[in-house]
Amino acid sequence: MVNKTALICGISGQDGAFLAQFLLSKDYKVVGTSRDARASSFRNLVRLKIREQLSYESMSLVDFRSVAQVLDKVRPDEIYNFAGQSSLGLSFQMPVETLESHALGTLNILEAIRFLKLKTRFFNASSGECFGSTDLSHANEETRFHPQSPYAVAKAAAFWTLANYREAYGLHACSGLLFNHESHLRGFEFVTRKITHAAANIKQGLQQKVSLGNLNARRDWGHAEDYVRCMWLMLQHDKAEDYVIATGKSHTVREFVECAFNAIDLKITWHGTGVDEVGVDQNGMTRVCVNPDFFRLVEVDVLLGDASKARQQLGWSCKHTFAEMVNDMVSKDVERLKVKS
Ligand code: G4F
Repeated sequence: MVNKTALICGISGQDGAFLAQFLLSKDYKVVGTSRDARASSFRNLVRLKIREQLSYESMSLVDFRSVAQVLDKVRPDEIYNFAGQSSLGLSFQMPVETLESHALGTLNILEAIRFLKLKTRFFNASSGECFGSTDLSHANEETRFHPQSPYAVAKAAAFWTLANYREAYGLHACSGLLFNHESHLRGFEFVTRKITHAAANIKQGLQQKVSLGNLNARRDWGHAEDYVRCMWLMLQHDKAEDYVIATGKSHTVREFVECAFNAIDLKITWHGTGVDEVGVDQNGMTRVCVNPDFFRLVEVDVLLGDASKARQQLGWSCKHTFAEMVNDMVSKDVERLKVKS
């Protein structure tokens, strides 16, 4: 049997790294792209000890020529796209780059597949942010979009472009409406990793407290390893369709903090309200404070997804619980600091 080839656009991030590991375990030949593959350190691939098992191409998704050249050279069976500006907070400061990287980037991949007449199957990482705040009702594939940030607008534009190419040209292309998914490979700019990294630093005596924004924001947090498995299942399904990928359970940032600090044996209690609220440990030390600089211009208060369709049609389910994920992230951050010191 000939091994399949997968092209992962945006290999440097958390999802690219976990998906590469998963596909290697299934004997795929994996090619990863980044804007400048020769200059990239591929730190996450190094952490998973798979860097040498992949090959790499430089590719800029906003440059059609570059996309078409790489697709023509690699001729992949499957493409997974994670590239683009992925911080929601930053998207308010970089709306043009955010829109271009997602909307134009996705369009260029679709156009290149069509132009080169490839039989490639295409997965595009879309976002639960397309729904806007879900107010504790679970969003599914039928829920209307109400994007509330430049990032969400860009993801929604990419979602509809892909749906149009599937309908108009019969491409095997699908979007995963991904709710928040985390791990020890998550970037420090995201709240989960910021908290677990701070907890590890506090345990090692390197930091005293962490400053956060909206403690009441509620997110549906799953483990990235579970989510990349679902992406792969989507492309193995004969009919290309879009799926919500979520756990169906939500937690506040405050609950995430409590769980992470519990993993280093600190019990957090909350005092004060609003910007004066603080989280204090059992020894009376302030470990969490609120900094309005981390508030969003428009906050999505609640994000909660319903992945029934993926469970029923693809046989997918989450293997990691919320508490396991948080504990794992903290313990990996503690280990990392021990190795460094
Ligand atoms: O970790 P976050 O920055 O993730 P966010 O904005 O929910 O976006 C992530 O999930 C989306 C899918 O649902 C993806 F599309 C997107 O690419 C990304 O992966 O923020 C989570 C929540 C927000 O409500 C934010 O206001 O945490 C709140 N928060 C509170 N304090 C903070 C902080 N967020 C960050 N980044 N930093 C803080 O100090």
